[in-house]
Amino acid sequence: MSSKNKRVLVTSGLPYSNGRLHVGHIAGAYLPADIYVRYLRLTGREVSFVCGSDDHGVAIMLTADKEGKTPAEVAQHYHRLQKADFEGLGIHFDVYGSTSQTKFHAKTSQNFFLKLFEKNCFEKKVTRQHYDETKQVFLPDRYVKGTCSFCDTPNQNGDQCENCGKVLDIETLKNPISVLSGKPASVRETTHWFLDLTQFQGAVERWLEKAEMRDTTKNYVRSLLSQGLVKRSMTRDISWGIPVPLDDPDAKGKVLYVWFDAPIGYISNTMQLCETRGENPEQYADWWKSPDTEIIHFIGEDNTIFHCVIWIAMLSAEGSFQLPKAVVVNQFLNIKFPDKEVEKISKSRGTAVWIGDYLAEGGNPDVLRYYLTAIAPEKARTVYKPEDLQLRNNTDLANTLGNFVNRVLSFTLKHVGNEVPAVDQSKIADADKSFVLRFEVTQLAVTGQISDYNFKNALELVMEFARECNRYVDEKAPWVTRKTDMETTKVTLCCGLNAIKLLGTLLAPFLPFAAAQINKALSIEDPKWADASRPLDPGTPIHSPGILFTKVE
Ligand code: B3M
Ligand code: ZN
Repeated sequence: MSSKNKRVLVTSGLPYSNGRLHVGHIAGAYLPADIYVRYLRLTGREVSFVCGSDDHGVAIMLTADKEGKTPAEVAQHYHRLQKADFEGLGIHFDVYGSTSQTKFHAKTSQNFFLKLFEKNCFEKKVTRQHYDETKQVFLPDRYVKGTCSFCDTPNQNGDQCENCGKVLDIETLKNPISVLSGKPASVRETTHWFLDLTQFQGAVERWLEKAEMRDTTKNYVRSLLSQGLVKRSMTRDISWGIPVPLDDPDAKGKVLYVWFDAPIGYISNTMQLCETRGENPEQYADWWKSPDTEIIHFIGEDNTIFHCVIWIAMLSAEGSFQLPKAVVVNQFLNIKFPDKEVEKISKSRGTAVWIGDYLAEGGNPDVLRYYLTAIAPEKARTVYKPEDLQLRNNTDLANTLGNFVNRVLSFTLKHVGNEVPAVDQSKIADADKSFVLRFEVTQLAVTGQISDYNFKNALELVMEFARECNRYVDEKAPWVTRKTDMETTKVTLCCGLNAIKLLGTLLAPFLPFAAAQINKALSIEDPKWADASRPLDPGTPIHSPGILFTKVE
């Protein structure tokens, strides 16, 4: 089957269900995936868009401690809030599962673990682990903070340095402090099951050469691989998680490492999706094991090693799944408030813009989607500036896009009627011809950028076209010609309406709400990417689109 006809399984990284979503989350793994899915569907591809909450791990336990709830309560609470935030922004998953609530998840993860166990991929080892003497518990990675011994950045989590991206462990984290008690952590022995990643170095390398991803990502993964893979523990000494499914006294009270079960959540959520569709859950295999399907993961930069190394090793070890065709990684989004420095988005420091707040204050979801795509951190970290959002709304969306759509439609409705007019071919001038020639050129360029996961460039091309549209109408001045030459005026308006049609389709992945208003105004019920540049039929009913974007002063 040619790549163009394959079905596509798109996933977005499963957010930890221990807090609300902010603009950084959305710009990272969710909005780009939603844009891509919407685009694929416009081209007629069959797609499943899978996501859900990542409920296990220490982050949820820490929040539970803080909020005086159980981890399950925390997970359920934030799962609901996050789901609502996604919906409010028009980020529409086909399934939004949960690693603690989706009924297929625990079994699927345990079976996966057992399969690797049976294939001798694990090594059972006594290890040294951080321990909190006051609280009498082993401290998993995220319960310890210390200084990265590679770059000397203080206050790093026990598993990975946020500054240099290197993997940290008990040997490479200096001056460890327990997050629970704030006291220095001690070290004790405990038994764990280690996945021997060295066995899969070759498989990961071969996958990496074929996989689609941004250059920055590929280079980063290559550098990780060149350091040589190691053995990593896939079990933990904590109380919240999926029990290690082994009949071994040493496994008692232990759970699977969150980064072992989380990506398996993509699979168990697909089972849930199949069931919701009225199919047999086992049909998940059509998406995961069939060569007629492509798998594409969208993630944030801090998840790269887990998706591009450990997950690939896990899948290769298991043996029956397809490896992903692409992993699309966005960098972090920083933030800059007026009169302040550029900062990291942080809940504890209060430097975040929350989706829930934005929507509750009546923020237009398309405006945020627009701005986050215009500043998408695709190749490097970028900066969110609240006043920029407003500026972009006023200039790009209200003045350029909204204004063009509105003036052409209102003018036509007022002076020509409520249908696309037929035109007198002899009245088509060079200016009209060269304007119309831009349609397919623009669409082709936009298609190319989206196919390469360059959503920011794609959107910029559409906006450049919208600016051309305004220039065209200004030049042809239908408000002048209408007094003397109605036939020329109709040509202008007709070209304008066709341009609106093109905009309505090209913008549908990016601004689904505004695009729906535009398409409705042109009586287009089911826009198709392939038809975007095709002219509207004369006689097609047209309506006022209403206000697309309001200027904010
Ligand atoms: N929950 C990490 C994160 O939110 C993690 C992603 C899991 S994807 C399988 O950064
Ligand atoms: Zn470091």
